[in-house]
Amino acid sequence: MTSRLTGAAVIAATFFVPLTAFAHTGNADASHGATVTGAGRAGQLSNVTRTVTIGMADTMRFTPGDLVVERGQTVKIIARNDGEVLHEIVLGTREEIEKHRAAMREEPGMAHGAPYMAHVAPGESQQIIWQFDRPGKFEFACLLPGHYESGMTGSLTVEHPTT
Ligand SMILES: [Cu+2]
Repeated sequence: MTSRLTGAAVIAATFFVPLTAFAHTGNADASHGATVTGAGRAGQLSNVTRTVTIGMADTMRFTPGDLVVERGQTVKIIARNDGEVLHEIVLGTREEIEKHRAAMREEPGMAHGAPYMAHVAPGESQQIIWQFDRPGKFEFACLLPGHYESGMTGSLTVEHPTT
């Protein structure tokens, strides 16, 4: 199976199963709409001190593939889809990413309105405004079926401020 075919299947699943999102009442739901996660919290536009653009490609790679930020920093992440299939970006701890991945497998059409994630159509950009309020190693990932498995993941390091 080529990645392109996988992408087409993903688009079909996403566009033709949207009603299931409204019937989504599992445990995963509580964390799914959260504005606070293990990787920080939803940020305010007025607090943004840094803007980073992350490209998303059909080669199943993010560019850059790693991001280092300072603790306390509010970052505007512009996720730009340079490909021809849908991609998403989800921020979280390793464990949160795994959980989300399992949920996506069960329900590819699940809602994606939480502030730590964005679905990005081909040729478009979406932004995430996030405050990294705890140090550690986190991830960003595209959890559309087959994408993460093909390497569509990046590392996110939150460091203590150097000053
Ligand atoms: Cu993707």
